[in-house]
Amino acid sequence: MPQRLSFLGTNLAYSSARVVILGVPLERTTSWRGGQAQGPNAIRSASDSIEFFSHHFRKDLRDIGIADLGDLDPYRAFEEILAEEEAEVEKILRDGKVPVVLGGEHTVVVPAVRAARKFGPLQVLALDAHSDLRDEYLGLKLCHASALRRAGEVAENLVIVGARSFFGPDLDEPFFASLKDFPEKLRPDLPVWLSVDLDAFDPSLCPGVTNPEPGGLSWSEFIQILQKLQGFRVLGMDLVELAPIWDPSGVSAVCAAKILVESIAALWG
Ligand SMILES: [Mn+2]
Repeated sequence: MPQRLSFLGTNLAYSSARVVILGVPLERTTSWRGGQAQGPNAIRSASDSIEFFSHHFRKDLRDIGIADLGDLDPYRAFEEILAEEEAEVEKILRDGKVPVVLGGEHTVVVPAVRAARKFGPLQVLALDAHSDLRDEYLGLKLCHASALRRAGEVAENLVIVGARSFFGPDLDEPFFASLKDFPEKLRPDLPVWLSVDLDAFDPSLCPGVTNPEPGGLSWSEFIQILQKLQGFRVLGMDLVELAPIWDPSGVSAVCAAKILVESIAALWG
């Protein structure tokens, strides 16, 4: 039987999966350099080099059940892509499964959080080098630079870890947390949507992003974040901003695939 590219080579049927991967190769509001549209398939391809087993969380991903739906068609109007993503994420959640959205630019967090909000109040934990809190950027209300502002308007609580690039007034916003205090800033009574912008990590680890920023998270810090998140109910996640064209060694794509493996093992294993 012909095999298409899929995360960890999984060809599990949707009906028997607990975790459902959805690629959204959106690349429309890039302001400096692009390449995120190739992110989802680069992650799938890199996942071939990764084991199913997480030694950090003692889980085998084959026991969890992962289906990969492939990518949404990106050759359509911006709003149409976002609307289809929202409908897909809503369906996955309604079916009692865990949506994992692969970007694409960070804008894809917004339809995902809108979909999740239909099932009740929630909060967003974002890992991001940039605050993404502009109200608009270059005339756009909805873009990569305003993504967390828009997601935060839908959610009851927003917490950002890893931010180290500010445009000024955003520095006084209440959303920023450290590795140490983020669990206290999350509300214990609300489910969490996890949004991982790959640029939250240090560029020495993940250089293949559109806007690299020195001074980022290390791998062990990320594992610590997942350990602390295990005390919360996490509805789903997105992983965004991998730009393979800026990743000549391929290490960023491998890191992205590994982020998914460890997140799935920690949060839904
Ligand atoms: Mn971002």
